[in-house]
Formats: sequence, structure tokens, C-alpha cells
Amino acid sequence: MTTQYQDLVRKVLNEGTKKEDRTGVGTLSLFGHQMRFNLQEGFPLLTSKRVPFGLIKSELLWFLRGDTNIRYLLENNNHIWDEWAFKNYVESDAYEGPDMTDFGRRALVDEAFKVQYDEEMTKFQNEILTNDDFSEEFGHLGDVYGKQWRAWQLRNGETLDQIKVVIDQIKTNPDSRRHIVSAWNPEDVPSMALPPCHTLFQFYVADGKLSCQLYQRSGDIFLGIPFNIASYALITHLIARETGLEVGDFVHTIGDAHIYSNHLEQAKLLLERDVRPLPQLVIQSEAKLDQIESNEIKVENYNPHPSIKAPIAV
Ligand code: UFP
Repeated sequence: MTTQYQDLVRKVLNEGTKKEDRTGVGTLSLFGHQMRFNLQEGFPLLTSKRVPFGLIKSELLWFLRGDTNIRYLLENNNHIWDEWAFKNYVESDAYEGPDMTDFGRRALVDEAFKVQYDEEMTKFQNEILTNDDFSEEFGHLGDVYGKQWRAWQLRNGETLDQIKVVIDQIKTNPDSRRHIVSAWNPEDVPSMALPPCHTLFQFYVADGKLSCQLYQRSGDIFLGIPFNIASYALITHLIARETGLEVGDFVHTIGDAHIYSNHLEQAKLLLERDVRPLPQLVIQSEAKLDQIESNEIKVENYNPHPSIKAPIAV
């Protein structure tokens, strides 16, 4: 059973360099790390703490639909992108409620503000879910993963579906060394609130098996990385299913691999726990890749240790 994630946590705790970062929190960090998960051995969902797979799969299905509107996520009870859309709304002329400047930080330190914020956020979510015009205007997040993967803007005005191209190539020219999907669009990066963390991925076919390698430029080891591992393991399964291949390895290459200074105790607690057998992934669907529903994908025999709370750095 794989202990590669634990090994990474231990390595950064022992050898990481103290480094300041954009969020002001501070990290222990190292540059350049690689893990390899053999997907035949089970689905690499962390067992040393519970990881919410439901959020991972609905987010990935959202990307694969080329959808950039949070309505689909809300319909699936997924709130991981809410703040980004909410920010656009409260900064627009249409917003008439109480001042929401710097809402993320203020909601953590000011109880009275938190009540107002929760109220405004709930109203916002309800509008997105029930009001088509409002959702069209304020539900979109712009050029995030779904857009870059499925409708990369070309110079001639048309768009390019990178996922379709890669699937076609895997089927017709499996030995190609060009099975690449890039989310990193240098032209868009300066205007993005959060430039893509999972930057580029490549597929590889050998012995009837499909492998995938991700280059992740920046990885929050405690909160982000367990999500990213599961998400890319899942996309490897989904593309393998679409192309009639078995699954091979998921290779995870990380640039700046860091543990935030307010996650150190949680990381140590995680290392005290034993690693349990991996769950299995089950996909029960007749649908094409971008029509699969979240409830058609399940992990079975997932018996992790309890989740561990840690503050997210924004
Ligand atoms: N982060 C991840 N995985 C993700 C994601 C974000 O680890 O999928 F979207 C973390 C990495 C980093 C922060 O701690 O979010 C992004 O900050 P920056 O853009 O400064 O690297």
C-alpha cells in the first residue's frame, strides 16, 4: 500500500525551507517532488484522513462539461467555488446589500459580520439556483479549467476542445508523445484571481494501459494535494473508460510543494496514523464523458481515519 503522501508530508516537515508566500501565512516548502500511484492497486483516496470524494467528482465532472457556471456545482451541493463568484457579484453595481469588502477575512474574525455574510451568501446561492438571468450574469467564473480544457480561445476566433483532441489521439495514435492538455494560458494569467494550480497534464499509453502525469505548479500539501491526487486519478479512469484502455499509473509532479505554517500540527497528527487499504472506484454509467452524473461514480470500501480541520489560506 502506498505511503507516498505520508513520505511527502514527512519530507517537507523535516527538510522544508521556511518561505513567505502570497497569502502572508508562511510555509515550509520544497521544490520539485514526484509521486507515482499504480491505479491497479486501488483508488488513491487518502486513508489517513477522510477526503470528501463527492466534492472532487462533481468538480471534475463540471470541468469536463466545459461548464464555468457554479450553478451545476450548487445543484450537486458543492460549494468550493462559491466565494469566487460571490466576490464578482458583491463588487458589481447590481449588489445593494451591506458592504462585503474583504469578506473572507472578516467572516473569520467578526461574529456580527459573519451573520450578515452568511445571509448574503445564502441569498446569492438561491438566486443562482433559481433565477436563470441572474445565474447567467453572476454564476460564471470566467476562463477557469472548464473553459481552457474544452474551449481554448484561438487567435482566429474559434475555440479548441483539448479533451476531445486528446481522446481522439489516444484512440488513433496511442504511441504519440503529444497527449497534452494545458490549463495554463499565459495571456489570461495576469487577469485571473487564481491562476491554474494544476497546470498541464499528459497521457501515455503502453501495454493497453493509460497513464497520466500532472504538472502542478503549486501544492498545498495538507488541504489541496489530497484533492488533486484523487481528481487526476479519477480523470485517468474516465479517459481510460472512454478510450477502451485499462488504467496504469498516475504520476504527480509538484513544483512548489508546501505545508502552511498553520497546518503543522495537523500534518504531524496525520503522520501518527496508520495507512489503511485503498478503496475501489466504481463507474456505473452508459453515458459519454461529459454526460456522466455524479451519482454514477462511487468509491467502495473507503474506511478512512476521521477528517482533520485546517484553515484554508486565501
Ligand atoms: N492549491 C492546491 N491545489 C489546488 C488549488 C490550489 O494545492 O487545486 F486550486 C493551493 C496551492 C497554493 C494555493 O497553496 O492554493 C494557490 O496559491 P498560489 O497561486 O499563490 O500558488
